[in-house]
Amino acid sequence: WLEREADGVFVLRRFASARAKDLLDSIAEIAGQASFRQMVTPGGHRMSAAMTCAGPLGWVTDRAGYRYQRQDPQTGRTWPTMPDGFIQLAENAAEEAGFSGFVPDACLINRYQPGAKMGLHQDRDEQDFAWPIVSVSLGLPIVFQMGGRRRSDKPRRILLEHGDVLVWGGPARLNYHGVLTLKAGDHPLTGPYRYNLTFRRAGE
Ligand code: MD3
Ligand code: FE
Repeated sequence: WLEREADGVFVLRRFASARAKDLLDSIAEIAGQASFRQMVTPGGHRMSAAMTCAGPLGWVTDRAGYRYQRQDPQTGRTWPTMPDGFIQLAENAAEEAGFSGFVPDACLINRYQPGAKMGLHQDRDEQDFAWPIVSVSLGLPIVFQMGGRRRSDKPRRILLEHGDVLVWGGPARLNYHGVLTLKAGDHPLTGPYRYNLTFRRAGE
């Protein structure tokens, strides 16, 4: 299932399929402790995807900026524990793509409803860009945009489906990327939603 899309970019199609139900049960449990919310960007725009986090560090945005922090700003409590199954999946996928020893300390969970999208951006809030990022798609399909090092590089489109896993590292780690608008649908396991789990090593 390993396909090399570009330097440092790997797609593991359906790699997470067999574990999807467990992953979705874990997402529901996490959301019970730290609910999905649409955060505000520093520019004052509400993001269209709803998010929550698990693990020691969580990614947040508000008028003050983008950052990782140990507390959920909505409750003041630490984020829910990252389930063992999440850590194992991320580690296994990274290993398949040639990045051994990847232990995530942050899992951002994005939930897209019809109409939600994520514009082209770079992930650069982490301390050490030597670690890869592992992303897992669940539920409805979406068109992913894989750009280059500069915002002006024309992105390639890749359809991401239920169970697909992407691993980004090395020369691709700071590449621009995003997803197009989610189209309405009804998935047997997630109904109207697409979930994306993004595993990162964000701290030291
Ligand atoms: C390429 N999420 O949370 S996942 C994000 O589908 C994010 O929810 C999208 O971009 C989503 O930041 C895309 C694939 C992905 C994740 C991280 C990357 C691609 C990446 C980091 C660097 C380059
Ligand atoms: Fe991103």
